[in-house]
Amino acid sequence: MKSSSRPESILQALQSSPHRRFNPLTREWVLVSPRRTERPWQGQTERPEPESTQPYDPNCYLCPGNIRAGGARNPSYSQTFVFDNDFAALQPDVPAVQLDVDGKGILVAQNESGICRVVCFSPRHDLTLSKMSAVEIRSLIDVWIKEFQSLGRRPGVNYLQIFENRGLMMGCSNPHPHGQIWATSTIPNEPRKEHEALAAYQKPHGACLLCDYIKLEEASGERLVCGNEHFVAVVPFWAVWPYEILLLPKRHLASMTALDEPARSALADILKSITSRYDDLFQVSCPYSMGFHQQPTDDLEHREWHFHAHFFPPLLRAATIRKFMVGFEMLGSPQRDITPEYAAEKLRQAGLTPSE
Ligand code: H2U
Ligand code: ZN
Repeated sequence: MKSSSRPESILQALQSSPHRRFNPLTREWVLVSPRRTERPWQGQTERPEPESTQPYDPNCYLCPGNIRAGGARNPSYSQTFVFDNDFAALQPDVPAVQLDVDGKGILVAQNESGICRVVCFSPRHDLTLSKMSAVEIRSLIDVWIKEFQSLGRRPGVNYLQIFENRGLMMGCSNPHPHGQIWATSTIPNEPRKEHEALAAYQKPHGACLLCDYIKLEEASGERLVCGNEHFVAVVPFWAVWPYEILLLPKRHLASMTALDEPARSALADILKSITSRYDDLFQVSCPYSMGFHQQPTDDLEHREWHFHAHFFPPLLRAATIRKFMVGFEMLGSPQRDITPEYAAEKLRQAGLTPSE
């Protein structure tokens, strides 16, 4: 890439040439192979998922008034409903264990305690975040904040992961709109990498990595998907999944709890905009995993933290062709087939015909 040293022309040259990009949040690299989608595809195609059209399903364990798989009955809730996961992956009280066989750091284990909650976004079985109104999403945000505060205050809870798995392709067990919260005593791998990277950037630069990143994205505009006064959504420069989105508050805030009223409503608007764009782009209720990365809840001050959300949809070419993270991705580095700039352009266009 010696043609010119201007970033714009280097990036232009990269649009047609294999290259790797650095993710400063995880400090890992991703291989970008533009135009690889032009290869013929004779592999697996996915069956389009049937959409839920009934507002109430008598067989759904998350609908109001129904009995869950664990035997408890849901109340006749009318907005959101949160309960302790009946099949929780974590338990609050587990015996303390520290294992390190012969002190070699090879066979190492320790106890992990925690709490798992399920959040029903709406009583309506047939809705998704994209189909819920911004007002309904706003009440969900208030619930997420309440849960973050109350679980985060519990002794031994040092990190909270709020997430949603949407669609069969992502292993979601039920189309009823819902997400999960896992509270853990340690910081899981992905936020831990970010935590360390944010702290490592702040020291020498005296600034926040993500605040600086937002400035670069706003100046270039190439990877912007949508935004409002309080939030910006981009296909990050280092995106791994084809249509991955990083959603960032424009102000330096460590968690959702720091959002004021207008910013909470702005978050609802942009969540609706992002999920509507996905549905519009693929012309189905788009599968994805999404979640918020926020400051640890360990009672320490976390000036380095800039909270954000990641959206990872698995789709590549169409609703029926997914990106497989196998082979080189498992054994080498993650690899993507379209450039983030191309994906952002598609997602911007998808917004021109928002699905309601
Ligand atoms: P997923 O669709 O993302 O798997 O989330 C559903 C969660 O709901 C899952 O973790 C829990 C499962 O354990 N669940 C209950 O707690 N009670 C039930 O009756 C069924 C499912
Ligand atoms: Zn339901």
